[in-house]
Amino acid sequence: MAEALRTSFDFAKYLDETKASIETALDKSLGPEEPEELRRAMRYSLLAGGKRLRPILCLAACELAGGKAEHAIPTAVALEMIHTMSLIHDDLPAMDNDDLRRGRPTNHKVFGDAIAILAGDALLIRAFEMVSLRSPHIPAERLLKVIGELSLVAGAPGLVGGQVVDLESEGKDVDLETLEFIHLHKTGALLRACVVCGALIAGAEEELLTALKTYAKGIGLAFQIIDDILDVTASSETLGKTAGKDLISDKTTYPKLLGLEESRRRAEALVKDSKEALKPWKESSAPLLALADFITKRDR
Ligand code: GRG
Repeated sequence: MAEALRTSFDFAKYLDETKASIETALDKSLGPEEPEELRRAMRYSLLAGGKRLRPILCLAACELAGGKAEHAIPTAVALEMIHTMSLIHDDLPAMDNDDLRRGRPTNHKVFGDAIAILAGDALLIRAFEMVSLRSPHIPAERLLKVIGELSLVAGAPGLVGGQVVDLESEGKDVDLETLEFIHLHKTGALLRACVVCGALIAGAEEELLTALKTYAKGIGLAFQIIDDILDVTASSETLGKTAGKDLISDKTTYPKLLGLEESRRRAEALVKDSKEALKPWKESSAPLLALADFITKRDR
C-alpha cells in the first residue's frame, strides 16, 4: 500500500503547484519600497525565476511534520530572500565577478555595485521581517527558533563563513575536506535550514528534526557535486549562469578531485542515504524523496 501511494505521487504536478504558490508569495512579499530604484533592484533578482528549491523544501518539511504549507509560506519566502541576496553578493566584482544569473544580467550589471549591495542587504533584512512580523497564526516560540536558525545560516557559521573559505581557497590546491567544508557552509547549511525551519513552523519533534538534518546533509553535498558537474557539462544558456566558471577561476571542484564518474556516483550515494533517513515517515515523505532525486537528475 505504502509503495503504491509513493509511486502514485505526481511530482511534476506537486512541483508546478508549489512553485506557483511560491511565486505569488514572493511577488506579494515586496511592498512599495522606496526609493523606486531599490524596489526595482530587489524585485529584479527575487522575481527572476530560479528553481525555488529552497522554499519548496521548506513547505514539504512543514507538511511532513504535520503542518499546513500555507503557514510556512512567509518562512519559505524568507529562505528564498536569503538565497537570492547571497547570489547578488556572490556575483559582485569583489567576489565571483559574474555577469549572468538566472538567464539575465546580474544585479550589479543593471543597477551598479552600490545598489546591488544594498538590494541584497534589504532582502536579507526583509527575510527576518517575514518571519518575525509577517507570519500570522504561528506561536512566537516557534518563530524565535526559526529566526535563530536563519541567523546561524546567514552569518559566519553558515554562508558568510563558507564564502570566506571559498575566496581564500581560489587558485590553491584544496583537499576534499576543505571542499566539503566550503560546500556544507555555502550550500548545505541553507538547504538544511529550509527543512529544519519548515518543520519548526509545524512544531516538529526532535526525532524528525534529526532525520531531516541527516537528509539535508546528504542532499546539500549532492546538490553541490551536481552543480560542479553541470559547470563543466552544461551550457550557459541551459544553466542561466556562466558555464565553465570554476575552471576559469581555478576553483577546486568535485570533478577536479574525483573525476566526473566518481563524482556522479558519490552524489547518487549521498541521495540514497538522504532518502534512507526519512524511511520511517513512509509515504508522507514522498515530496522530500522526490526532491532528493530531482537534485541528481536536474540539468540546470
Ligand atoms: C548571507 C549575509 C550573507 C552573505 C552572503 C556571497 C555569500 C555570502 C555567499 C555565497 C553563497 C552562494 C552563492 C552559494 C552557492 C549556492 C548555489 C549552489 C547556488 C545555486 O543555487 P540554485 O541552482 O539556483 O538553486 P537557482 O537560481 O535555481 O535558485
